[in-house]
Amino acid sequence: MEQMLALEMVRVTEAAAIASARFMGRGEKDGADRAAVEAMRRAMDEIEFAGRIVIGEGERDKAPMLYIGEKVGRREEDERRDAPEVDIAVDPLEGTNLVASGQAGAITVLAASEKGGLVNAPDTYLEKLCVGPVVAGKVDIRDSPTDNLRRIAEALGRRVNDITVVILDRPRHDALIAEVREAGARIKLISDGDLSAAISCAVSGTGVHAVMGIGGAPEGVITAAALRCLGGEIQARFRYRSDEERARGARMGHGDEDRVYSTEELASGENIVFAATGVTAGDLLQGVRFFGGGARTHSLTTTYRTKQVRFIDTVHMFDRDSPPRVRL
Ligand code: VTB
Repeated sequence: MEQMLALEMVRVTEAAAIASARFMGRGEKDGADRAAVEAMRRAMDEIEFAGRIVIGEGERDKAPMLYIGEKVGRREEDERRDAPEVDIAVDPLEGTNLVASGQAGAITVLAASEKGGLVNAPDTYLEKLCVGPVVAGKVDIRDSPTDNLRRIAEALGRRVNDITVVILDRPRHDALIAEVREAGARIKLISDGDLSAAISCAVSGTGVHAVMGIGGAPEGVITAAALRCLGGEIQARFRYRSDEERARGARMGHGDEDRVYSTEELASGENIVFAATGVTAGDLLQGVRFFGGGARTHSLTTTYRTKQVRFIDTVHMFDRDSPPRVRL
């Protein structure tokens, strides 16, 4: 089931990537996002499964599509066939600003699991520490960044100044950035996109060894799904900016800001499927390339149970009457 779903899910992230990549550099972040959402919704409805959005564009009254609780998939047929229920977490376009300004690192992302396998997270902040498989189990978010950097370096058989940490470029990270600099590690400050950076930690050759700092909680759950499949690790703590957020988090069972969530707690499913497609070129994935009559996309898909990671390079032909020449 997961293997089939993994390939179907790539078609969903590919469709969203092609649709949103048309918006590259146009300065319309909402348009880019809407294009990704609509393409994702359409592509999911072509798949025979009974999906339910658990992490999406927001609450029903705030998002016209891919809102939390929305059903996706070809349901009528599914009901007849008794198809398994699948929980879906989407980030239709991670890096709307990146696409709007034509910068690197935007991706379309989707994670799926059997019912209940992905934590319901409020749309608040999460403090994250993400590392790849070699370092998994050797860090602790409760310890200082300096200590963790030392352990990351040791696990990778390097010196701290050979480690690159990705941090979102935000004033809230001033102290973190200062400490990482003091410890001697290299930093890649990003304007957006800590999910893509976290996946990169688990893929050797991307030049990214850790992600530290505070970003979106829903994206943190999707990060956990990806890292669970790839053997990496995320440790996380909810971070609330107001009593309203804290109350909302508490209602979902996340009232304790000291609690450290593990990868397995955020994404506990046994049948996790993850897929991502590059929109603009980045460390992990190439962006969408358009040419006369078609486009080429670059994706990653992985499943927890089958222990497979596929990089998929797809040529999409838009018109069968005048198809592009497929190039190696
Ligand atoms: C964004 C985005 C990240 O967190 O920064 C967001 O770029 C929250 O941070 O990829 P701000 O409110 O400071 O923008 C992410 O969405 C994901 O964690």
